[in-house]
Amino acid sequence: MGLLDGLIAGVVGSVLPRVLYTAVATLEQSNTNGLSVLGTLFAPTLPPFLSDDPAHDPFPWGDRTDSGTNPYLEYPLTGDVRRYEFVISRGVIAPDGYEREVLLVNGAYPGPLIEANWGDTIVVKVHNNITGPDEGTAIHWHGFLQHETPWEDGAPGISQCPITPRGTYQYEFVASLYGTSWYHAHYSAQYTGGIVGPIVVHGPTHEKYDIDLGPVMLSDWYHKEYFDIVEEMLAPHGNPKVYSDNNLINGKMHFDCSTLPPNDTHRCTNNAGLAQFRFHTGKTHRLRLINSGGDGVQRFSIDEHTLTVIAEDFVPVQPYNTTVVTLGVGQRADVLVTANASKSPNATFWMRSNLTSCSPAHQPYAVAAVHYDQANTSTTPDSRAWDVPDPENCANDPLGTSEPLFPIPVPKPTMVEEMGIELFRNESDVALWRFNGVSMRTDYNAPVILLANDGVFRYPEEWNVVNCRNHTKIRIIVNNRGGGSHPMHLHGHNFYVLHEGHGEWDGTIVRPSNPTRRDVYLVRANGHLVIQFDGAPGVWAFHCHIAWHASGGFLTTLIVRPDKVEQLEIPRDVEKTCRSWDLWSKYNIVDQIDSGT
Ligand SMILES: *[C@@H]1O[C@H](CO)[C@@H](O)[C@H](O)[C@H]1NC(C)=O
Ligand SMILES: *[C@@H]1O[C@H](CO)[C@@H](O)[C@H](O)[C@H]1NC(C)=O
Ligand SMILES: *[C@@H]1O[C@H](CO)[C@@H](O)[C@H](O)[C@H]1NC(C)=O
Ligand SMILES: *[C@@H]1O[C@H](CO)[C@@H](O)[C@H](O)[C@H]1NC(C)=O
Ligand SMILES: *[C@@H]1O[C@H](CO)[C@@H](O)[C@H](O)[C@H]1NC(C)=O
Ligand SMILES: *[C@@H]1O[C@H](CO)[C@@H](O)[C@H](O)[C@H]1NC(C)=O
Ligand SMILES: *[C@@H]1O[C@H](CO)[C@@H](O)[C@H](O)[C@H]1NC(C)=O
Ligand SMILES: *[C@@H]1O[C@H](CO)[C@@H](O)[C@H](O)[C@H]1NC(C)=O
Ligand SMILES: *[C@@H]1O[C@H](CO)[C@@H](O)[C@H](O)[C@H]1NC(C)=O
Ligand SMILES: [Cu+2]
Repeated sequence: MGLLDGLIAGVVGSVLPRVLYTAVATLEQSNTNGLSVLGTLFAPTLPPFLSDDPAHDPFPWGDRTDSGTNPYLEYPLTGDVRRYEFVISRGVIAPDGYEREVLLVNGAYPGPLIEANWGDTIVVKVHNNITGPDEGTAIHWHGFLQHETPWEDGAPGISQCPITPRGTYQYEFVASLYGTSWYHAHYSAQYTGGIVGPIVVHGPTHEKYDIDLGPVMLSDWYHKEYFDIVEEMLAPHGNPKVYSDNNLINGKMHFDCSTLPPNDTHRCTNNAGLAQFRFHTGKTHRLRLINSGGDGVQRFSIDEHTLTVIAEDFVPVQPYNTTVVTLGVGQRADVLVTANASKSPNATFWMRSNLTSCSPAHQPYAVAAVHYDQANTSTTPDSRAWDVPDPENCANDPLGTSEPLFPIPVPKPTMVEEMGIELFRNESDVALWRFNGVSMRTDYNAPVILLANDGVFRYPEEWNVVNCRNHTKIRIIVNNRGGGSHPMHLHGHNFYVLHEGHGEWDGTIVRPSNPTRRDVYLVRANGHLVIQFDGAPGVWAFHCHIAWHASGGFLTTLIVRPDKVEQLEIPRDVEKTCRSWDLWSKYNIVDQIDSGT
């Protein structure tokens, strides 16, 4: 096939010229993704669980099953410790052929895979090597409950002080849920600069599959450094809408360098290289989809193949068939795909992820190549795309499409909060978000959890803390009168999604006997989202997962069971991190240009 054979039809309704897609990469993996092997045919497939002999060893989780065990009440404690060491540094890579300064975990984008069995303890020693200019950091383990360890949640100013440049903090927590997730920096909008990576916790699955192909990270991508984007966005007269430049699958995609101004083409290479996957003809593959982007809602599909969804976030669901899966930032879906669209072992297909029309994006269409057993990997696919319109108002796929495998009815709430979303301009004409009446700004030097642990429960208004007192059946109605959707993420919990829709909530609950449970859900444009959760003692961020919106103040912190938080035995290292940060910030300027989270 020639270089131009993979020409894709022009992007409908977009100002962008055509993008050329060829299967042959012009850049080495080290240039595009540093030390990551994700997105290459060398990426390892994953075992059903970690052991020396998974074919013969018993399940580490015993006879617990995905359909028969309530993981919030009963999870194994294997005693196995999975240790990782992360060095976070500045670097230069070109994921899509456009070279830029990034932040890397162990020199890789995406960062290394964290893998554990259900009930294992995960220990990650994080070294902050972000220097020149120096910057703090903190890493959040998305979707982990942290129920005995809320101080390991990684939200700066909420559950810890940032790790100082040249400093180290060791996180330690239990994998009490299983499935697919990710980690990312929670300091400013740092994670959009590259500090992200996948997490797989192996657990029971009653659905059969042959091959676990591992993480498939879907991410919008920006050609500017995160700091410059935030600075520009939060300048007087700034635009709160931030456009992404490209869309990546496992950190890879092409970019059409001819769309750049002439003075900016020198750092751009066409046909950088796409992510590739190997399918085995007739076999069933598990893909672990993760929207690890900064803003956009992804719609994932594989040409001519049906997807069977078996889990959403950390929640196994009754399997259902679909052609497209919609994922807001932070959401995950585990899907099974049988390689049965062609009988030829030489077949190749496009994998696609389209950002919805609501997502601000200059180039919303990501593709990767799926090769059957014997396909020549230089072949450019020539497959037929599914064509399924975006959900209306930038929402998730309809609530009710999926149903948790282990049913839990929603209890009666004892506390009901309504929280509104507002975009406004302050007196300096800076565009900011107000959530529950306040535009949040964190204090890196005074994490709420340490103050609460000391019995201090009065905070500056701009921290936007809500004390839920002794309530543990907490319902939150999020009202969105704006024209965009927001992926709402609650730390430390899977919440019940009671209702989501246009306008005001009418009081109805979708499937009260077993509502959808997730840790992120989209509130649509001009709509509402009603969630409820069984509150666990701790200090938990509840926020929009669009990095730019969180930077603009779209975050609240919930204190659950303050009496128990006072009794927490927080390790000395948490306080030590604060002492280091206090000292460091006394002699260095902390350029906190945003909410800080
Ligand atoms: C694969 O395709 C490329 C480009 O068409 C060609 O140069 C190469 O020889 C092919 N390899 C095999 C093993 O057929
Ligand atoms: C720390 O970061 C610098 C670049 O900023 C890099 O040269 C150095 O190798 C990094 N150190 C480690 C231990 O990764
Ligand atoms: C290219 O030129 C434009 C217009 O003069 C300028 O605004 C922009 O900053 C330049 N870009 C680079 C990368 O130098
Ligand atoms: C998905 O489709 C396959 C083939 O048509 C079918 O065997 C299977 O039962 C379907 N699964 C569900 C959950 O509907
Ligand atoms: C392939 O398998 C899927 C289930 O994974 C099923 O829905 C679909 O109908 C099958 N396609 C063909 C062509 O057999
Ligand atoms: C697959 O491609 C190889 C060459 O790469 C060729 O020898 C073989 O005949 C092809 N098989 C089919 C079924 O097309
Ligand atoms: C994704 O976008 C492409 C255009 O690049 C389009 O052909 C395809 O139908 C879209 N996918 C879905 C699922 O609508
Ligand atoms: C407006 O918000 C910006 C960003 O948080 C802040 O720096 C500035 O001081 C605010 N202006 C006023 C008048 O409060
Ligand atoms: C919470 O506190 C109130 C008043 O102090 C008390 O009446 C109520 O029983 C408590 N609820 C729980 C769940 O402890
Ligand atoms: Cu938002």
